[in-house]
Amino acid sequence: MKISDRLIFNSEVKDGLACKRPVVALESTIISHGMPYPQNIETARMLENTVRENGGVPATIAILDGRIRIGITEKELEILGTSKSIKKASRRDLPSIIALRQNAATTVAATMICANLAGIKFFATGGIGGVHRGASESFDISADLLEFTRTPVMVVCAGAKAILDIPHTMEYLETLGVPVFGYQTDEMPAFYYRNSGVKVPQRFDDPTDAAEIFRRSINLGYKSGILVGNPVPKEFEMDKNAIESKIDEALEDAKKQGIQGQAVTPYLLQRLYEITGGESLKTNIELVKNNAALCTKIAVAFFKH
Ligand code: PSU
Ligand code: MN
Repeated sequence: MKISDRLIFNSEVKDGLACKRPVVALESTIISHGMPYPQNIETARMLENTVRENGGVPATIAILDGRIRIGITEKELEILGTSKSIKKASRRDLPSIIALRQNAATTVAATMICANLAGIKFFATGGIGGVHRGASESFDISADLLEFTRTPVMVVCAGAKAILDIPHTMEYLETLGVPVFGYQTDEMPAFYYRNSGVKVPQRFDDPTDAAEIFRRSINLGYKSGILVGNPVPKEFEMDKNAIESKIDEALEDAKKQGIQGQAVTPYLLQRLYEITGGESLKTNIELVKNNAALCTKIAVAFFKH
């Protein structure tokens, strides 16, 4: 059986792709592992509307019963947001989840793979995975980074999550040859706040420029993805020093609890939510929304050409 036989499109995405409309992929790990219920489901719905309001077609991607869903129904969203048995699927996990007919949310890496299989070129998320702090000991580097060398999808994020080691994440992306851009900024954004202090190699100020950059990358025969860093809007930015001390606290807790592997990111996000009294979640929701809007504007410009 061909992998494309395992893709199930909802009608909105099917029509969108057939009419060459700007389809924007959205990931599902932030629904199942990144945010608490019911805000996770509300955010997923809100993101789809943000894409529509900006002239795009939203395609939330997940795997249910071993089938890759490109665009999910209300009922499927409810399952993703409430079930405790949803796996977190990255590149290595896709074959077994499909073969064993399991349910899984897709990470940035897996969402890129599924979007590309479906013919979708644009994808908005919150923060990509990256090099974890203390990676020289733990070797914890997200498979998201390597995926950019293999899969030609443009990903709009608010930076690597602030819980990561941003300078080393940027170094690693440079080694991999991944094009990284700042949108209206010269610095890689730091997820909860706007400036990480680490320069991006290039910036663009207009979504049409990003569309043109992607077109050129495709023309060069590159099979690689492109990463766009879009800072959280000023009014929702968290105070750098305040959040950094809370991140340290969450990291300490993770260490004490012996959290490892795939569980690290969800644990830290949940712990920060608790320590900040919900403030980190508010910022998280606003920055993903901001990314969905920018990503759709770029996709619209790409398809206008
Ligand atoms: N950013 C968030 N919440 C998340 C994630 C990122 O604000 O839940 C998820 C994304 O799906 C990302 C994944 O791809 O965490 C990275 O996990 P890991 O570090 O285990 O590769
Ligand atoms: Mn990891």
